[in-house]
Amino acid sequence: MSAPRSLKDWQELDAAHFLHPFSDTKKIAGQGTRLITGAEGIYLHDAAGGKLLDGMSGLWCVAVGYGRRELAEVAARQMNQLPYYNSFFQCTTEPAIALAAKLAELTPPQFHHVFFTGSGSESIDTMIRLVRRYWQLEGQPQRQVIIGRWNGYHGSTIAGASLGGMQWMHEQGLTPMPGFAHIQQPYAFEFAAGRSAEEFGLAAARELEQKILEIGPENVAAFVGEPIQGAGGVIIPPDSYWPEIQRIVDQYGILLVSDEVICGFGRTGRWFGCEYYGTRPDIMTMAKGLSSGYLPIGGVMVGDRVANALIQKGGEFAHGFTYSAHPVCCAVALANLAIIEREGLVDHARDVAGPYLQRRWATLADHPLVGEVRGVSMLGALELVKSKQPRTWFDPRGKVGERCRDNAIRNGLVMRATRDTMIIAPPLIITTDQIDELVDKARRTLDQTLLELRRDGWL
Ligand code: PXG
Repeated sequence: MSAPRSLKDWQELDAAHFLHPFSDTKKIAGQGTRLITGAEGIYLHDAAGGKLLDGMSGLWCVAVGYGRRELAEVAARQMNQLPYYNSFFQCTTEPAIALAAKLAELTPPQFHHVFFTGSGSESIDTMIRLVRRYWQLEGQPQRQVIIGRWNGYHGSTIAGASLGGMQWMHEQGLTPMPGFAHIQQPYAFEFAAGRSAEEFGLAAARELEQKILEIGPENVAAFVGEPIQGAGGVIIPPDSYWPEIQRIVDQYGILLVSDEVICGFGRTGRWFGCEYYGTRPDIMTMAKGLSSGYLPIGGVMVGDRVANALIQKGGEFAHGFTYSAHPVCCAVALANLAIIEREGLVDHARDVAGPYLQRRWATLADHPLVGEVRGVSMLGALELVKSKQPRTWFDPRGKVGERCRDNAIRNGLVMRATRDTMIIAPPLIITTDQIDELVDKARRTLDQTLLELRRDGWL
């Protein structure tokens, strides 16, 4: 193989050898992939000379933005001193201890312990093992069933995808594992059907109670939810939802797990999404913003209820990964958290960037394609509809979202499409001027998409 030179060479090699995640390999090979070559702040650079405002923080992770030299320096220093050692068999490393202690400080008061992993999916699998082990130690080993939600996303391992409610993942020969159940998601725009958001939120939460009674409370181990569903389409539950979920898990004594892989580390203007909603989870799963994506690392915060059982009665917990508590990843995560604290990025999201983004984002509601605008702090979504009154969706669903996303990229903005829902989750460092740029680009994209849809007979 000769060294690739041109963008076309790279694209051909990519098409020949690289199976991309969540991608139609045949289709993207035909179109040619976008080769990202560099990034600075909130902007990406591609090999075609394009500059893109990254409205998705990579994959919801690059909280502190790109090009942070100090993270590279911390990684280099740690690699030179100790590039790898594990934390099995009574060993430990300084960066891992320091990061564990820091997380105990930053997380809600019930958390004093963390189990490190390499990703969000590994955090979910670890959480499932912990939940089942906890009930075994409590003398209730029959409490196996973990309840999630339709259209929730909890990763791509077999267990994570089984707990997740992405039916199109289940349909690809996955055969969800036993021991998982699902309830309806609190997606008011799609399902409220004439009810007020508050009424609908209560009804959606009470599906948990119905499901617990159907399975038998003595068999239910935990309920797991993202505070706001990310990959499912930035689905923001009505305010009535989480308090009712908390009431139900308390009443039946089942564990509450907050999947903070997206909502954690400032995305909602609080350190953790559970703090935004005031829930008291027993376990939190984390990844992404923990290192701003600079290196792969995840973790599971284990609340005192579970940690005490594990530590006092558990003996050896037969679980772990080669890269659990990888010292270089831990050092970089610690330095990333130091940046978030030093620059006040959680407060910036809560008090400055978040409110400004929501104000500007809401102005898109008048656009003829936009059926709903919603958002919390550094998360936003637009629902594209064929008609607002009466509300009709495009048929088939998803094609218009894809077109809108492609137009956004042509306009220098990375937005994501889930079905016909357009999503943003920009880096927490975004300034108000950059928010103006983001929203202007989104409006231009909507205008172009509208013209194209009229031209092509969709409207
Ligand atoms: N839980 C949640 C809530 C997530 O969002 C995971 C677990 C799994 O994390 P890992 O690190 O194993 O990917 C996620 C990941 C998208 C998209 O397109 C979302 C995720 C990952 C990739 C793409 O929205 N979320």
